[in-house]
Amino acid sequence: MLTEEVKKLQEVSEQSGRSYVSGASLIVITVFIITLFTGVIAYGVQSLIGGGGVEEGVLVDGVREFSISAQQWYYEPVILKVNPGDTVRFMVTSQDIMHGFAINELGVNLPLTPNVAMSHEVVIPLDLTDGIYTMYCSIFCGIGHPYMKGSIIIGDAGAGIGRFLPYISILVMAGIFAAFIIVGRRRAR
Ligand SMILES: [Cu+2]
Repeated sequence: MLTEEVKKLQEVSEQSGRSYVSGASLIVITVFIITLFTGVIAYGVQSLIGGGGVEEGVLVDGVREFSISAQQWYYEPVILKVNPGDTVRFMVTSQDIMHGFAINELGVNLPLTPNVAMSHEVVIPLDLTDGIYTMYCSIFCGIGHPYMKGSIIIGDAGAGIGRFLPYISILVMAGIFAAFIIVGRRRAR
């Protein structure tokens, strides 16, 4: 019964050009939606790196000061931005239990006693390559400890390939689906 129905449907679709056309337009719509979707995601990722939610600190007597709170299992703010040559002061306070605050490239590793503000000053080396570095918890603090991380953007990290990432990903996705359509059409013949 079922196979007969399928055969009939196949015959109908092979005979009439119309159903093929509607199939193709369905693919075009699908490609459009997926491309849009990918673009939105890529844009979101990019704005996370270069725009929204980035804390640039407060300048106090020429020192760039960051007040950071640490708790299970995140830092707030979680993305900091500094420039090479900046004198930076991290003021980090744990809101719950013992945590750490470490940035390997800057030689920072602070132990955080609950509710005690830890202050630490560091000069961002001029010869440090622009980029995104990781700040992380260096004292075991429970199940979420490996994920207790943040980012410190040094210099102009968004000027590189990151700026073009959304466009590149849209082109790649469009290319892949165009290839699918071409292959699909050849098979249909
Ligand atoms: Cu930890």
